[in-house]
Amino acid sequence: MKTKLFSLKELGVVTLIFVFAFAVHGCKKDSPGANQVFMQNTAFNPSTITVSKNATVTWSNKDGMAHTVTSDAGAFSSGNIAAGGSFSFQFTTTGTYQYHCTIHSGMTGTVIVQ
Ligand SMILES: [Cu+2]
Repeated sequence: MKTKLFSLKELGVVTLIFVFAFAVHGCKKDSPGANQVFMQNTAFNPSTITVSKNATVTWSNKDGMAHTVTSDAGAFSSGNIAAGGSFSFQFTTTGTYQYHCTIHSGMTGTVIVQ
């Protein structure tokens, strides 16, 4: 009797399962929670966040490179946040806070505190 490890049909089914599992995994992307901003693909996500007075906002670096969270007006400055690192700041005064990454000129964001 000739034995094969997999029939062509079985191999096809196994391949389909792998392709499906990979597709599902790809769709299950990590997304920022409340009062959280991701640094992802050299951008702040979301680029504008609205929070309540006294809220603490946490920026999480999801990229493989360092970023900074630097207030345009000097209200806060994270310094370099390494890949996988994070920075938190509590906003005790209402207002609109523009910020940027000092390393990547195109990276800008806004925190609205109300
Ligand atoms: Cu950056």
